[in-house]
Amino acid sequence: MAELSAQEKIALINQNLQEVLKPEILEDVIVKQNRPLIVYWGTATTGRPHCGYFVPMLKLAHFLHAGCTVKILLADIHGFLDNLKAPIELVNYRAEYYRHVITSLLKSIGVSTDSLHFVLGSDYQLSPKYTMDLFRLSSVVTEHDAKKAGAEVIKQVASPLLSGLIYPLMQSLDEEHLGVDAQFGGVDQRKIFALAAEQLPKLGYKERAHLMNPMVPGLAGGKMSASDPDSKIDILDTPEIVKKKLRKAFAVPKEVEGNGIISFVEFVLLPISALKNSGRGNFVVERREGEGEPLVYTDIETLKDDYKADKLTPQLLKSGVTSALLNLLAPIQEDFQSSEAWQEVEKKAYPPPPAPEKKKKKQKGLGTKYPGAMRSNTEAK
Ligand code: TYR
Repeated sequence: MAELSAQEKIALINQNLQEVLKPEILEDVIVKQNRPLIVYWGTATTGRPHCGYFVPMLKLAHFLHAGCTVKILLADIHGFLDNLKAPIELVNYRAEYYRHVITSLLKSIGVSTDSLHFVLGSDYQLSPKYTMDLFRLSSVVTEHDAKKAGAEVIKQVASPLLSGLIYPLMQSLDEEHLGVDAQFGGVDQRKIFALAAEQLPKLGYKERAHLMNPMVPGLAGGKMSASDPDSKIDILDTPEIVKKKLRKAFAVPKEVEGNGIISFVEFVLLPISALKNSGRGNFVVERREGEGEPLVYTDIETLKDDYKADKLTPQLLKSGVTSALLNLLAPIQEDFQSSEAWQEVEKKAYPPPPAPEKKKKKQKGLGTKYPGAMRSNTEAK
C-alpha cells in the first residue's frame, strides 16, 4: 500500500469513531512531530472473547494501516479487580488465551501483527514505580470520582469492593506507564478516559488523546454480555451452535432500530469485507431456487431500506449473516485446531464448572460424609 499522507492517516485513525477527546494530540504527533502515533487498547482478560471482538480489531487494523505503533494491554490484574471476574489463579491462563484469540482474529481479517505489541498488565503494574504512582493517584482522586468513573465498566454489585475503585486509577496510570499518545476503547470507557485526562496532569504526566468506538448491540439487542451466552457468539462456537444462536436471535421484521443482526452487518461484516477488498466491501444473501437472484449489499442504507420493506426478511438476513460469520470463523477455528498450545491453555483458562452435587436421597448429616457438598461454586461462568 502506498504511504498515506499525514491527513489521510488522521482520517483513517478517526474513521467510524463515535468520539475523540483531544484530537489535537493526533495532529501534533503525526503532523508536527512527524512520527508514528503510539496507541493502546486494553482488554480485561475475563470471560471468553466473542464475535463482538471483531469491532475493536477493525479499528486496530485502521491504526496499523495508518502507521501507528499499536499496543494491546492484556489487563490481567484488571480482570480480577472487577469483582473477580477472572479468579486470580486463572487470570494468567486467560491472558494467554486472549493473546491467541486476538492474534488469530487479526490474522483472519488480513492484518499483519508484526508492528503490534502485546503487554501483560502484571508485567509492569507491580513495579515499585507503578505502585507508588497508584498511591499518589489515590491521594488526589476522591472516592466519589473513582466510583463514578468505573460505573459503566465495573460490574455494579450490592456491596461494592475497594478493588472497583483501584481499577479506574490503574487504567489511567497505564497510559503513562505504557508510554502512549492515545488510548482507544468503546464509548463505555468514557468516564475512565475523562478521569485519566483530568488526573494524570496532577501527577505531572501529560494528558492523552482518547479514541472511542460506538457500542455495538449484541445479537439479542442491547450490549453483548459475557454472562448471557445467547447474547453473543463465542469465537470457538461450532457451526451448529452459531446457526442455532442466530436462528434464535431477536430480529423484529421491518424494524432496524436496536436490531443486533443488522448492526453486526454494519459494524463487522461490511467493514471486514471492505478491508479485504481494498475498500469495496459487500454482503451477500443467497436465496433459494426460484426466490430470485442473491441480494448483494455494498452499503448499509440499502440493506436497511430492504429490511424495512421486508424484501430482506429476518430469515434471509439471518441466513446471510450465518454464512458470512461461518466463513469468518473458519480460519480462526482451524488455527485453534492446529495449535496444541492454544488448546492446552483454553482448558486451563476456562475449566468446566464443577459438576452439580448429586442430591442424595434420604441422606442425613451431609456435612461429615460429603465434605464437598457445601462448597460454593466460585466459577459459575
Ligand atoms: N476497562 C477495559 C475493559 O472494559 C479494560 C482495560 C483495563 C483497558 C486497563 C485499559 C486498561 O489500561 O475491558
